[in-house]
Amino acid sequence: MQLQLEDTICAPATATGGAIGVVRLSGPGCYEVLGKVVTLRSSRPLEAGSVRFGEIPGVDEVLVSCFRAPHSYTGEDCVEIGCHGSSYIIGRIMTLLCEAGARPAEAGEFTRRAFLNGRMDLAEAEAVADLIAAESEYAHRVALGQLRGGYSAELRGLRDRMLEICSLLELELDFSEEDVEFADRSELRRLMEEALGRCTALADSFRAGNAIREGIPVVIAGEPNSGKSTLLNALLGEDRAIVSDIPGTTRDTVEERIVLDGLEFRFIDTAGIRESSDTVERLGIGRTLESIKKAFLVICLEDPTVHGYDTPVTDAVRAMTDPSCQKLITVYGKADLMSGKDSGALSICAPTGAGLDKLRSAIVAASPTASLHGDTVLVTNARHHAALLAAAASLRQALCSLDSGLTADLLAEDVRSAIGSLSSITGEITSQDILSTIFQRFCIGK
Ligand SMILES: Nc1nc2c(ncn2[C@@H]2O[C@H](COP(=O)(O)OP(=O)(O)OP(=O)(O)O)[C@@H](O)[C@H]2O)c(=O)[nH]1
Ligand SMILES: [Mg+2]
Repeated sequence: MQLQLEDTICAPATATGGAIGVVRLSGPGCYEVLGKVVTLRSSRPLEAGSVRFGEIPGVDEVLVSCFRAPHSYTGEDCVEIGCHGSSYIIGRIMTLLCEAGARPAEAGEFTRRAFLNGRMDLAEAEAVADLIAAESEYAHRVALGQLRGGYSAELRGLRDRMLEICSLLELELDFSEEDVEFADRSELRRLMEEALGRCTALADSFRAGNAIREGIPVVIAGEPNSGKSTLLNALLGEDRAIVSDIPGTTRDTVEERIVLDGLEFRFIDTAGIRESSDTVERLGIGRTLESIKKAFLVICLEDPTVHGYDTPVTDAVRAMTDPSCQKLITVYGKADLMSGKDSGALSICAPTGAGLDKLRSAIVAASPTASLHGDTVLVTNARHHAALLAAAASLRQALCSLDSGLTADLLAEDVRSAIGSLSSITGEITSQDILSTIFQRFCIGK
């Protein structure tokens, strides 16, 4: 879809149900459209930054905030009409604006215009969607970091240096008859290794970044009847999962979100792991194993009333996971039935809440942010992750070409392809299709 920048677009910018609503208007015809719809109280000119009272006859009294190109969110002339928040009023204002020459905006069109008008790069524009969707303090902090430039500046720096390499290599091609090397090969290697290191480190941060954005997956695993569902309910503070003393009660995974210490976790209660001849139960156990493999953290709930202080669940989970991907926390349940004995480890009694604070602290301490410093950059976007992996692959290829003494033209090709991948993140090189996919994720009015 090719969007027309000469159109003037409008959309409600606030959700329905609030006392106040805001309708946004942007584009070259913005003030002409406004003049046809709103009668202002004073006739002073609408300068940038001015806020005016006005009336839309028969509809509402409004407050108009004025922005002038290029100093607005979209980089165009822009107006925000503050009105009363009824969906009827907002609907009427939309109709009047469209009758006066504006058209309803597509999802994300305001931000898309901001990108097209150079107000922000693509990574920053995507951060706007993340900021709106952020459900926890940490997800918000990561999105805000990206919105403020995040790693865009660093990527641009890397890209500019690679462009330099490329131009030196291309110069060699022009003088190919004379067998000269403008690009110092050892300096080239150093630069490419540095760029590769940074791309790989950024790509590696995606697992943590994505977990923070989507909610950190924590699986509660254990044998049937060990108290997994009871634990989920206790952490949630509500009767979400069915609890019974019949082993094999939970069949399907049950997932709920909980925010702890500013971080959003997805707690996943699972079917108890055991040998079973019941087809449905076996399917459920299959799902348990799948979710363990996707988890960031696995709470291995041991039942000391059956196995004492042995750790059969932890041992089994450890055998099927990768320590660099999943962290395990061993927890002994049913502490009330083990009076007098102390394992010295994390013991809980979910029905009374005993030990749960310690468990919560252990979960937060094992989360991906625990080892991060305040200024650590995290990649949270799958598109950026894929582009960074592609850039790293091209750089590895370029280093191989360098090792095997390949000619400047082949070397330049690999470097160019790495540049292309990095440029796609910030949007220097991006197809219309990619832009449409990105901005469709936005809400209308943003
Ligand atoms: N005494 C005591 N009983 C508990 C505790 N936690 C759970 N139970 C009981 O243990 C039984 C099984 O609890 P569930 O939470 O359903 O166990 P589960 O691990 O989800 O079991 P499955 O879904 O079958 O895998 C229920 O009767 C619970 O009331 C505890 O800390 N102390
Ligand atoms: Mg259960």
